[in-house]
Amino acid sequence: TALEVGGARYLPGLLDASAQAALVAELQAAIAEAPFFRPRMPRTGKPFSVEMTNCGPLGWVSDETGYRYQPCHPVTGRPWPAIPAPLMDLWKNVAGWPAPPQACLVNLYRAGARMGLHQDRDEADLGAPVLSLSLGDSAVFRIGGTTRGGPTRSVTLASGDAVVLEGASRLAFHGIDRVLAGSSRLIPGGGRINLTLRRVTPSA
Ligand code: MD3
Ligand code: FE
Repeated sequence: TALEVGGARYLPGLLDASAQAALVAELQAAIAEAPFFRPRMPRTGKPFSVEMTNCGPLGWVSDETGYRYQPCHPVTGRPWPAIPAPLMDLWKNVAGWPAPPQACLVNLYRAGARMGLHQDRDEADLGAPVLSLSLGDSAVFRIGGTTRGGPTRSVTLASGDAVVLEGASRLAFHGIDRVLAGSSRLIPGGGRINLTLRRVTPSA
């Protein structure tokens, strides 16, 4: 069943347990090539509590100089690994967008990590949807409207759940309030991984 969350399309249980395990195995190979790094806030350099890496032609990074997409890992200097095939299939089947994803941001939430309310607007193509997939520990996701300070709704994102952010929800404020540590044993070492598949540049 698809539910509406702040105008976003919420698809609980999109991936079953075996599809989740197969995806984690593919991700481990990608992470071996492109290790998690800890982004820092523009200007202040304050480290994020979330660790990140990327797959695909472009990857999102953040440091003292700002947020941006770039073709190579900020620490190793190597190109990002390819987006795993099951994720390309998922985009084809649920995103409803003619062009393939260019970036897969991989967010790792170990104990205590969170993500404050923000908008995603570093992509030149804001008309394309973002597809989010959650793996591992459940998390309390918060989503509001397109102005800061408005009403918000919370929904628990569990392992295998997907959310499609399209239309007005594409510019909604959103964040992760907390992760329910120990609610899943999927991720080696524990925690939660969120994958977001994105278009970055306009396709036409
Ligand atoms: C709403 N990730 O990577 S996923 C992010 O769980 C991000 O790691 C969170 O916010 C996470 O930017 C939330 C759900 C999500 C992802 C992208 C969105 C919601 C969104 C883009 C626009 C609006
Ligand atoms: Fe976001």
